[in-house]
Amino acid sequence: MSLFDVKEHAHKRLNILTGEWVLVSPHRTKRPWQGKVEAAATAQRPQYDANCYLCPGNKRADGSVNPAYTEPYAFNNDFAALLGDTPDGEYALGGLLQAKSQKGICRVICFSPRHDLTLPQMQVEEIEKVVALWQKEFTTLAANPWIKYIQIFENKGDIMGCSNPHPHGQIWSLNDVPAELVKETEQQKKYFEKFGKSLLSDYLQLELQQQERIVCANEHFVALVPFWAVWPYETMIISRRQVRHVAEFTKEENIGLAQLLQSLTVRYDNLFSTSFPYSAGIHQMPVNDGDHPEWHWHMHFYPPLLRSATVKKFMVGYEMLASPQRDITPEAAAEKLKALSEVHYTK
Ligand code: H2U
Ligand code: ZN
Repeated sequence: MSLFDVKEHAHKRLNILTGEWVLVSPHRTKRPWQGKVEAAATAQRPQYDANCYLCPGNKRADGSVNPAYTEPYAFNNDFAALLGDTPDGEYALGGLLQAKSQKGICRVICFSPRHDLTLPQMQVEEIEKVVALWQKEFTTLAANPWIKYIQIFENKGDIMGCSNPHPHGQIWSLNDVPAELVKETEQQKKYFEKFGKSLLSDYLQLELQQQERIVCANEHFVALVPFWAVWPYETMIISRRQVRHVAEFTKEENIGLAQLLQSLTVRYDNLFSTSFPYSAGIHQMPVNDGDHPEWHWHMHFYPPLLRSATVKKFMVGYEMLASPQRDITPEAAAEKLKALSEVHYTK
């Protein structure tokens, strides 16, 4: 029997943000694949599409009309999953059937007036305006004392359930703290109470020392494949400074975040020469709920692609029923992403 080696032998890794584990099977990467291969969509989109609900000046599905916006633009989601006038209340039966009313405000954010662009194809100055709009939206939503959490996210690509190729994201804010954030708050709080420092400051320091999972970095932010990544090319952006929410960033940090968002998403597109699909979002402190000195802002990218523009990872079988699992190691994924060009493949 040889000595245990995380590069070779099956093992589980701890996600320090959630307290959950992921199974890693590095020896399995040579497994043959005879599953579904889809055709990659490569069609070039026009700068303006008269049929797009999100283009400037167009009519939306509910009949309202978008202004002729020239910068990132936000509006109330016409088909919001959470509504502001839902009555407060709870339902409980025998302690076994439990329900709690959820009310909220949902926003849609058009990243650009240009129908044909995506974040990796936008200029840093344009992405910076998206960051500034996230800040403005966060502050406005947090001014409602009943809002407890503000989830900023983007679904990119139709295989991620994105309904429209026009570059856009969403914000769902509500009177409750959702499950992922309850776990992350709990884990960060435990660490902060024990060590008086943020969990992610110490984690980031360790990653910068090791240099095994860093993808790209600048003065203010680092993008890395987390040690516990589940998706093949999952990454996280972590702020070097411990900031609790997006509105706490300085102007320089906004520029840094815009730069890093660009270099990370360009690498993603270059990986399989395709507009790389993902679900990405910001994790930050709950609002109207005390100081949360433990919270450290970060952003998760969960992309489904595994080995080409069309072959994706499926979270099925053992993963649905027992535990998430991955084959290629986070270190191998980081090495690949790190080696890619920062110039978009279409240029
Ligand atoms: P997704 O592509 O991630 O689904 O985001 C698009 C959102 O835009 C979706 O939540 C909303 C949908 O409800 N939407 C409007 O609010 N108005 C429209 O006219 C079309 C889509
Ligand atoms: Zn459009």
